Amino acid sequence: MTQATDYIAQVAADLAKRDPNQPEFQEAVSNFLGTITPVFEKHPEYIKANVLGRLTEPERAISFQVPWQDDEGNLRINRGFRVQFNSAIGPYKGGLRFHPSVNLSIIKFLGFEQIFKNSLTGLPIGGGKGGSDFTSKGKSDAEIMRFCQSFMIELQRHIGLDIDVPAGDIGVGGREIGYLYGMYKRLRGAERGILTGKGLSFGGSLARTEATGYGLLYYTQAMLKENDKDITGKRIVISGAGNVAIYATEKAEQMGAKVLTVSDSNGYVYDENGIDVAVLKDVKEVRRARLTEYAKAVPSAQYHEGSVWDADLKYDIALPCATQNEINGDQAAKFKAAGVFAIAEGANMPSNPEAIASYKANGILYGPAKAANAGGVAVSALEMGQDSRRMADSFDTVDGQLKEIMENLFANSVAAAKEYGVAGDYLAGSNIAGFVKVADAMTAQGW
Ligand code: NDP
Ligand code: 2IT
Repeated sequence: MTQATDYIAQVAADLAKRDPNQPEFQEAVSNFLGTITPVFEKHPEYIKANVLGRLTEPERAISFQVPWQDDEGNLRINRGFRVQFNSAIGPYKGGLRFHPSVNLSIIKFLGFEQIFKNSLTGLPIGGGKGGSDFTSKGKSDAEIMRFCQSFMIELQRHIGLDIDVPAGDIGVGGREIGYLYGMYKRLRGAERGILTGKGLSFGGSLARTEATGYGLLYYTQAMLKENDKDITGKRIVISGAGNVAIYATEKAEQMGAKVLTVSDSNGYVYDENGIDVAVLKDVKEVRRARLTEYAKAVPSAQYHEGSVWDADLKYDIALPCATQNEINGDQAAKFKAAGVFAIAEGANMPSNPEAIASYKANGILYGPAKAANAGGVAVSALEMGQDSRRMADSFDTVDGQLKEIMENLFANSVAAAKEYGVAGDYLAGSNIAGFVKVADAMTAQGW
């Protein structure tokens, strides 16, 4: 045992004791700690500064009541969160998730991941996350607006242009951001840069809607290229049918690949001809309908209940774009036989620890979430820049910057893995590259 391994084991033990009832947070930290020893062997000064102790406790975690009135006049109560995790390299930045499963553990895992993801983008943004156990599903627009207004009445006390800048995540898209921004403006004025993912007519950036999905494909293509492969002609399985999945599908098809599936929490559609992204957008973005409607609209598509990761398909690349822990060890163990040689994560922490171990054991190229899905937050930071310049960049300018950011962050992860003796391990490389910048900023600023 070295001083570094002792220290990391102690941090893990402390956390297990402190937050025993936060499984998703424990999982995210454990995935991270499992790769970070080489950095502490090289930089014992980080031990003295207890960088990991500071990084595993949010700088601030806010929990609040969100009262709102439904269309029948009943007063409903939801729980709201904003976790401001680390501000060493810039204002807290990260999405808001509205989903019934949201709790402090989930928001903390997302906020923890966001620290290193944001660092990897090369842009000056710290890590945070928030949300609520509210869902827009089945609610009227008026109910969603009243909920968002009430959420912002509290949230506005905690955010600011140089303090904390939220955006969307699961269940929070352009509609919710519009209502949130409208309330912020009434309370505090038209500070456009206070939220990202805004509508194009009030400070939003072109290509932000596409950014996470497109970025995932730019990352995947860079990972394939590094291994003398190419995406053209490949068969891809995508999970999810939301913002990330839709634009991952669009970019994969533009790159000449065939996307066989998209999914939601009930089931998946499979189309041997490739998913028709125009129909998908109409069903999900315009009609806000379920995927069963996609299957009705496209004769060659079949709808199946259950997880797409249990489907018996032959394909090359897996792009999970739905939610955390959607792929377990048993499902991952079938990848090799299915022909899968690469996986890149559009969702946050979609692979459980057994699945990650299985990719490694089977030599499957693995692009971890905090690198592969960093395109969304990267373009959010570009949106903040456009808002402060009071200018709007063209789609091609933003898309070009996004591509460059994704290629650079992949190259930096490769270089970090090599430098720290774990060449080819993109999970370790991403964790290390993201971490070192934050740790340097923290130690330079004292405590
Ligand atoms: P959306 O709300 O647009 O879509 C979410 C999709 O995932 C829906 O198809 C939804 O199905 C499915 N889904 C959600 N929860 C579950 C669940 N518990 N089980 C099965 N399926 C589920 O969200 P996004 O596309 O924005 O987000 C998807 C993932 O990408 C998340 O992990 C998010 O954190 C991550 N991400 C998002 C970014 C962004 O910019 N939006 C940036 C980086 C990462 P259903 O309709 O049935 O609920
Ligand atoms: O997980 C993520 O990176 C996001 N949901 C995007 C955050 C952002 O601030 O754009």
